[in-house]
Amino acid sequence: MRLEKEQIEQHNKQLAAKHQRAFDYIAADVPQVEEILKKLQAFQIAIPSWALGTGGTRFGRFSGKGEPGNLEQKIEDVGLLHALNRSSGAISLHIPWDIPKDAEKIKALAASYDLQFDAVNSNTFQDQAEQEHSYKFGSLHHVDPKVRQQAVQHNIDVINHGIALGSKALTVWLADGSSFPGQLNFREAFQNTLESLKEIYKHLPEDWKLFVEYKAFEPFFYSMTIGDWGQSLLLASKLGDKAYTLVDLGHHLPNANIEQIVSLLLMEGKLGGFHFNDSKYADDDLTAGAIKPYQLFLIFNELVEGMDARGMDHATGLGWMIDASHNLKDPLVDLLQSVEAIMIAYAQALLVDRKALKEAQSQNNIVAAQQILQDAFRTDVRAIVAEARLRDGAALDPIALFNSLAIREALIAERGNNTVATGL
Ligand SMILES: [Mn+2]
Repeated sequence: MRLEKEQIEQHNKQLAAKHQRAFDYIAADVPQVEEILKKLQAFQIAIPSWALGTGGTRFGRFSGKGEPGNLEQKIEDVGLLHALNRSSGAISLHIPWDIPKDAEKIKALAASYDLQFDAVNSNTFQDQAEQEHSYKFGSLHHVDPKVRQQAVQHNIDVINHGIALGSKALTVWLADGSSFPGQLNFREAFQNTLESLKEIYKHLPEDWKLFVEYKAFEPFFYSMTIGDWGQSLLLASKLGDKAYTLVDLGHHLPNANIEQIVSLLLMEGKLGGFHFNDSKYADDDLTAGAIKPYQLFLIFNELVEGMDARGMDHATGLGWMIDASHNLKDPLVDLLQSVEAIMIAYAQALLVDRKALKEAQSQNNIVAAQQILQDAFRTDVRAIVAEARLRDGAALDPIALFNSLAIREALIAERGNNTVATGL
């Protein structure tokens, strides 16, 4: 299904007076509000194809209804999100779950929803039916060169799918690691991973980026071969200028200072992409900003400061993506909530008085420094974010419109109760 312009306009008309009051109230205190609005309007957060269905936990999966059963329907879902908020203008595909049969057709379909193709993601963490060698003991780090070669070739195939669709980046996340002490020689595992990534890197087009994602832990693991930002940065640095570290918020040990990691990676010109989600204990894949909104703000504070220091365009300088899984909520509603939380944190970071903060830091005025950050964080910027949507022709209240148009019910009527998104 597609949303009609009139449906959004009618919804906005009903909320116009209330919104205008809220916007005027906050805008009166924010002299740079027009500049902030332009930045918010330009900012797009890619939606991963695997977040459109129910992910489940490792204990079970409780199917949602009306899930997208093929790539065309996944694009349709992201098209709906983008129509509702005009901030989700890209989709990130997972190969082999989303192999396009006809790339030109898929490209045209995405373009009809004003969507682009974000980073393509390879998958060497599970075996596919037709594959010769197993990834049971890893892929790019494997002790057997034949397994490594197969995994390298898969990544090259993924790049080729991405080229056909107009993607500009490959994200590599590995479930390579060990479950017991002694199982692996750490140095050899790292060297094998590096050599494999070098082979993949050779096939990267000139204008592409390679994102090396790290993760500290998995259940049942003793070590992860790319376990932290240091190991990812080491690989990215050895690979070359087109290789970058990708930070996924859920992939750290508890209490890691992610904002500091972000700051230093930006300083080194090696932060490439970002995966948003939230967590209480581990890689919980919860809605962005659901548990630790202040941390999300502090991360954005470093992102804005670090990108400005390097003269980077906020919207295009890094790859922005949600990486989450949905077990209880409607995936589309959850994604709308995540995008809203990300836009709020970004808007708050744009409010920070950088000059005053610098001054406070130079005088060791900790009280003032804390206050400057918390003033921004405690400002209710929801009307600014809504105004950015309004100016782009999106809905003032995307979730309210999703509900009042009974979008999920329409999708169930179209797709049925029992569809399962490919890959899930
Ligand atoms: Mn991720």
